[in-house]
Amino acid sequence: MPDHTGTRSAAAAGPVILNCGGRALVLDRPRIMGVLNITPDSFSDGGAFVTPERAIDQAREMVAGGADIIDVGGESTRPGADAISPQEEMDRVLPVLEALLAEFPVPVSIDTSKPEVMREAAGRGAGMINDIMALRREGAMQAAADSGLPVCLMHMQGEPRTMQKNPRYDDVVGEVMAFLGERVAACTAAGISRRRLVLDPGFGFGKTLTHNYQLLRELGRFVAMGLPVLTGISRKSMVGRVIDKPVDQRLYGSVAAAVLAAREGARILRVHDVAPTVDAVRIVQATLEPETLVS
Ligand code: YH5
Repeated sequence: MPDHTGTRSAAAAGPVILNCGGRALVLDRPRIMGVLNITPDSFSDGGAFVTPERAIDQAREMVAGGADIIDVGGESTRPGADAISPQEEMDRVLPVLEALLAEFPVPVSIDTSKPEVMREAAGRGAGMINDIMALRREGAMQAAADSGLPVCLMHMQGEPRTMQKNPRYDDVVGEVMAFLGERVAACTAAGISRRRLVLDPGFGFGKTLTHNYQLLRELGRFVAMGLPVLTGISRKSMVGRVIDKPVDQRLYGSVAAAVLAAREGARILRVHDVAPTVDAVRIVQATLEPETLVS
């Protein structure tokens, strides 16, 4: 029954369920998105790509570890990385997408800003569009609308090449919330229903260390916008700089950040280390809703 605000109570309405290309992502508790990068090996000088076989092996480990969704990306967002053509991105990502869908029951999201890749991936069964540009590329809004898929809208100040040069905000939380609110309005105007939308403050994308932790501290304000919130903090500099550790030693810090995000109400946690995060977040869920535990 609608309450005085005109909304249904969460309990009466039941959990948000995203229809990810026919595979359900039930957001009754924090869910784990496993990161699968299909990009050139950063330790090589180009040419050495993650092979589809290696990618599938990594996905198998993530699904066995409890991943609820796999996020496949073919373009590096790191500063200085070369842009690639839509065809090259599709050549990297589509074979892996098809193999994942054939082997695993979980939905597969596609980390892309390119409308061509969105359309092709959606046609082959992808379950979600994860766009760090929040559909601001020419043609992306229409491609996402036509796909019928859920869309993650992420905030970024600037563009990947230069975004970390001098990030500036008067009020980082307010400005990121305002941006996401505008993108939600643009999506609904384009025929993408709110029920398909997920919000992401974009940790590390045009933010200082302080900005990132202000966003994490106040993540509850994004949750209060009424749409599911996704966070991607795993292994990022905001973890490494606090504990002063390189990227291969950021597991415990990343898990701690995932715990805090889940505690604030994030419902999709984008992580590299699935199994440890699954355990940690189960403890958060037990604490948030002790009534749901069986004796
Ligand atoms: C995100 O936050 N991030 S790609 C630098 C690192 C570690 C990891 C070594 N795609 C997000 O994961 N999509 C990426 O330091 C994303 N939210 C969403 N929705 C960057 C990444 C990373 C970067």
